[in-house]
Amino acid sequence: MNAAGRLAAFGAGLVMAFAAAYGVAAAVAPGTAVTASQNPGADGPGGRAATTGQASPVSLPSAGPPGLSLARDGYVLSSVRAPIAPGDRGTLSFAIVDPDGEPLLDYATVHDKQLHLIVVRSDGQHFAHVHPVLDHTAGTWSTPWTWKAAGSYRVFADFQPARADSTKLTLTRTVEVAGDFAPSHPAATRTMDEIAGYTVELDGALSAGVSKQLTATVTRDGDPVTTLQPYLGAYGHLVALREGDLAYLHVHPEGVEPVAGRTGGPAVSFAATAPTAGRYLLYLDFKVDDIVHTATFVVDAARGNTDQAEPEPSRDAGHAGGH
Ligand SMILES: [Cu+2]
Repeated sequence: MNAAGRLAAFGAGLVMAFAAAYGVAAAVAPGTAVTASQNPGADGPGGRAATTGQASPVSLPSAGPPGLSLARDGYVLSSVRAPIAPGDRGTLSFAIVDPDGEPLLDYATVHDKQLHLIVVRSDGQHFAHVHPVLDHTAGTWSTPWTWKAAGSYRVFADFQPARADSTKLTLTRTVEVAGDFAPSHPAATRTMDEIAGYTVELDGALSAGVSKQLTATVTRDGDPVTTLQPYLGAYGHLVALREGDLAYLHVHPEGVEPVAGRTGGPAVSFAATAPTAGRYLLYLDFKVDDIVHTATFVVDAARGNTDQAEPEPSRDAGHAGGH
């Protein structure tokens, strides 16, 4: 396949991968920025690809993975109001501004909610996933808020306008929180986490441009936990962010949507497609006894689009006592 064909094929793969959030923009401008940065010379002769790479890498603001811009498809995430310093109790609020410049008031319900708000510090720490309330008069979303630590945070608003031609959008802003900032060390891969007495183990892999299944298994004192409660239309909710720029992956739960009141577990599966090779920060929310816990993982995505080999699962998470 020649370089142009390969680019087109890769673009098509991305459209598949990001159909929900990326479909319309990619169909209009097939993968402009992503294909340029995604086609390093190692992939083959680089004549046309190199020319593409010299062009302005981002010709449209709507190109690229979700979660990297405060605007897309004409929708804008307004500035975010929040407490200034850690420990200050207050409110976090913002608006989604529609293409006409008015606050967006009509949303589709996705994963049980009209808007999902993800907040995480730039080093991947202090993840929060909350559901603000929309004030239909003021047009603002708000939620009670207290920062736990200083630093530079990314706020992601994940929503879908109710208009029939709209797709899912993930808009993002940076919010600085005053005070001494002690960044964590760069994340090392890990596929096991312990939270509130629960052990959560992640199996599976991530691969660039290829949908992969990830399965989280929850145990307590070595026993499988089968009392997971439905949370956001599944027995768990997974957010994945690319280390380095915190690009946002839409991860879809697999399996039948749980019936309210029924419990599940110990395994919860998801299908995820990484936009590129590299390291990803994963946050799994699961609910037991009416409390939502968050397990965190760090996974490296392989170059799946050119190399179909299955990546080795990470081994440095200390599985000495594994099953
Ligand atoms: Cu949510």
